[in-house]
Amino acid sequence: MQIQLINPNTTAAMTEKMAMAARQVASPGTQILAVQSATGPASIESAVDEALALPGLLAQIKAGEAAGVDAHVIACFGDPGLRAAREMAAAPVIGIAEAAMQVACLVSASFSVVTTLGRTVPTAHRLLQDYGMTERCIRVRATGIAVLELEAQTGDLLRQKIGNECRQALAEDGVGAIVLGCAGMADLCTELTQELGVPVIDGVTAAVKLAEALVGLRIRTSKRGDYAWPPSSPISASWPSLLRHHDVPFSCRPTQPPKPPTPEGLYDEALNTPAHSDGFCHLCRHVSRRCRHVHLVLQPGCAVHGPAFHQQQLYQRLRQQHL
Ligand code: 2AL
Repeated sequence: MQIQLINPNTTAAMTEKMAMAARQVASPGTQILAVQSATGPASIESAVDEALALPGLLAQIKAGEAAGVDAHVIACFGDPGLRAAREMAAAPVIGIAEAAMQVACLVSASFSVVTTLGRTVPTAHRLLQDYGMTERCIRVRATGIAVLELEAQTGDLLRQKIGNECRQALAEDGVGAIVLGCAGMADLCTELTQELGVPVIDGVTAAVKLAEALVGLRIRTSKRGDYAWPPSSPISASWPSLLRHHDVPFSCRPTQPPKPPTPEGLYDEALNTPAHSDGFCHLCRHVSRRCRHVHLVLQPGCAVHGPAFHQQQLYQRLRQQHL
């Protein structure tokens, strides 16, 4: 059986991490085909991120269907594009948020979600409502950790922070299970389950096992009703121009206050502004050492090229994006 595991963001380290978690639970006959979107944001933490992730995600669904995979897993806790993907697929499509919530309900009367940034909490609430699980989830708790921080820092500090939030959920919410609210937390679930003595459920592994169950039962996506094949209407939107406009925010997202997007302005800002003490660069919400643009400026110590070369590269890239 082949399960296509799709990371709908474009961060390869995250794809590898979730693939490893998926392969650890997959049955011997199951092949995990881990892919990621070719276009889109490096992490999905807002409605705009989600919207811009969809073309890349749906392209992977289409490719997987053409290749004849047995099931698809959308590995982002916002379950982006789940309904659209189901319209496009005959194979089952499982979202990791729905999978984790369903599995939690099978082993506990109630659960709390421990997720990333506070701004993703309303998304989790919306999903709970969509899936009819509002009554079963006592609280959605944010750790204040950004998705890409989970990739940049694998140290004990983040694990401790997430572990502490889980412990607090058990102490304050009266729940019997915890759902981890990010695909980037997949590697923490076994350890936390052992540590806390309650089921700590990661959506990636839950989704893989649910996908195996559906394939084993020969249950596929219904093509009657909501998930019927979509009519093929002509698409007039110009995705490249939309994505071009968003290019800088992808990797160099202006936070405050927005400056006119001239290459000179961005270049000057990148050059003159150090990373904030919390590790986030001024131009984007990503941890500075994962931001290619600021990385070039802040750490230009390449012995071969020297700072001027890197600054020139940055300038040229900004020009390409804005002119
Ligand atoms: C996620 C996730 O799982 N992947 C991603 O890019 N964002 N979830 C989240 N709560 O921010």
